[in-house]
Amino acid sequence: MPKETYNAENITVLEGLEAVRVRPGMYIGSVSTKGLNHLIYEIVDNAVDEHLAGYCSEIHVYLEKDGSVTVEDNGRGIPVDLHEKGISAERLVFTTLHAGGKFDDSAYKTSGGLHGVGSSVVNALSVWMKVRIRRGGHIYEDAYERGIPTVELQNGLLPVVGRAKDTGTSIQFMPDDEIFDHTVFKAEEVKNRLHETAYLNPALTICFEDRRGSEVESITYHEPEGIVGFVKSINQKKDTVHDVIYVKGESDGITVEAAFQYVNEFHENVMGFCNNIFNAEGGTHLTGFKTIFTTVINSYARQLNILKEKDANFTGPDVRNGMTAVVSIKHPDPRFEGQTKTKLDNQDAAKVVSKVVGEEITRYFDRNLETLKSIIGCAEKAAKIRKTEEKAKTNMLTKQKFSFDSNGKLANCESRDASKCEIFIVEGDSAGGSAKMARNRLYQAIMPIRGKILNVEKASIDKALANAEIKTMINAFGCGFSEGYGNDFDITKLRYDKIIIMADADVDGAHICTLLLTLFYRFMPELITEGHVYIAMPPLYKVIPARGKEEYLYDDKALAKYRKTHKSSFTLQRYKGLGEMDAQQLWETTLDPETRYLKRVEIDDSFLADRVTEKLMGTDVVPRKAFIYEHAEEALLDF
Ligand code: TTJ
Repeated sequence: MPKETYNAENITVLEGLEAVRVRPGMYIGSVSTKGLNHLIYEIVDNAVDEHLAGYCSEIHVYLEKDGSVTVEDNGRGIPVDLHEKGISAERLVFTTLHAGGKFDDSAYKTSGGLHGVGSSVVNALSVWMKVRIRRGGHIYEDAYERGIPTVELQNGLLPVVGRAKDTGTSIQFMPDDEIFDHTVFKAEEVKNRLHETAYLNPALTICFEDRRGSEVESITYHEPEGIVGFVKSINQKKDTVHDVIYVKGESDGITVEAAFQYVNEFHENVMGFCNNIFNAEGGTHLTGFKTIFTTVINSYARQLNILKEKDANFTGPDVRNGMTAVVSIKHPDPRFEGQTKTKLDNQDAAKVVSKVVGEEITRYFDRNLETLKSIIGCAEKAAKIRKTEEKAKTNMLTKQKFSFDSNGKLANCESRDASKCEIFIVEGDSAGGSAKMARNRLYQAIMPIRGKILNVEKASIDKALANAEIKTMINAFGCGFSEGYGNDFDITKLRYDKIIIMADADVDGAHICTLLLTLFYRFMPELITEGHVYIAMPPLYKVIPARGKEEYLYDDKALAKYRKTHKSSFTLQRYKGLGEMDAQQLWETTLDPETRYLKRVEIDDSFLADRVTEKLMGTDVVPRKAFIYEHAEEALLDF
């Protein structure tokens, strides 16, 4: 280690970076793939800041063959001159937590939520990092290992390694496998995020290159239409009602941009960005946008006598029926709240967005009456369906009182403590019967389903509810359902902490799983996103050795391992299906929280992250690949 890392200044620096390594999640959210990708975004966001300051037009991102990443820009280059503390400014950027502000003369810091935590965090979480700066005719180089500098400064300055005609910064880093679960970057997610960044920065070009495979993949993202292009791309395959409308304005130092377009579909997709960072939980900018939009549309609808005096106003969801919108603001001092710190919290943002958007859309609609009328038409359609559904739901609720379980199949548990209760959805009447006998009736409810349930990929809620089993399930869960607009789903009313699908480990079983997951995902998505849905893993084999203990084996890997470790003879029983097990076996293998294997169902991150092409909300089928099941080996869950 070079000598200068021992002085007092550097000791505090090292302590700071050590804190990052001890609690990486505090700085990058998690050590999963999501956290791993944040490393790239963190570095890229610095280059985007330089673009916003007006000095960088191109950013290159390379996923290198050795697993590292290079991010390169043509900005001014990170300053290398002596800082007041007697070392190169570049050193401070990469070794001091939250450095950047001092050197950062752009008015808009990207520091929001999980982002903008500083390139020093990336440095601390990298096995190695190389910095190459082209500035003032020279090329400077610096390097680090797990945050610790390995290059000796000369009088506090970086060594010059060559001459440069242009300016820019190039950072290469290798994510630390001591920190992250997996260190292989997912190209799809990175590409989605870079594409989105290109839409939000219309003058910027981002070149992506994946050099890892046998064939190099190169893509250039340049979206001169900005958020208008963003909305167009989301709606590209849809039946649009009008051309994309774009408004822009500034007030109190906050810049507001919004683009929106209606499509002939029954859902809304409104996204908020602050300083080019997506706000997953929305926030004040979206509140401002939605409130003013509802007010303006209702006021026009009355002026045009589409809403009569006796009529109630359109609701917010009515007004946004079919709307795709991107609201992007630039705020000099963004604050965030919420579970993942991705909800914009600045009250002035709500005020300014509603002022700018209110003025600008009024100006637009005054001149484009036909567009306005078709947009009001979307709200009318929504209101009509809402009223019909409200009626249907009251009918259903009154009926429900008398027939909680209309076909008498649900064997409910006795406890009402939802945090302890589980419901098993069991394929087949015979397995259902065994499960009812085997269960712990205090906490475990059993709901047998016959063969294939209705495929709800395309069915409306009315059709789905006509299916007795679906109705029983929704009633049993207790939290209602949501469809399209107007959300009557309330996860807090969920009666079971775990909803466990129990199906045979064969093709039919897999199909039943997919059908059930599709049902949940369409009408009760929070069940999945909040981690309440599980798949039971019945064993494939039972081994009975001549001497010693019987064992259940859950897959072929386990069997191969058993064969290796147990040389003496044993009887092998192969289970073909749940129906073959008696109640005792079913309890031991699949129901007993102490011994069973469960897989939690999750939605693939890249699926959720892709806001550019609309896979998520489309009327298309819910793609199978959207669901991933946690590996069973890692998921001997619970208690
Ligand atoms: C700050 O103000 C003086 C001139 O240089 C400005 C600056 O910091 N520019 C800058 C930083 N350009 N590019 C970066 C940068 C680029 C990458 C790829 C990564 C990081 C951490 C910073």
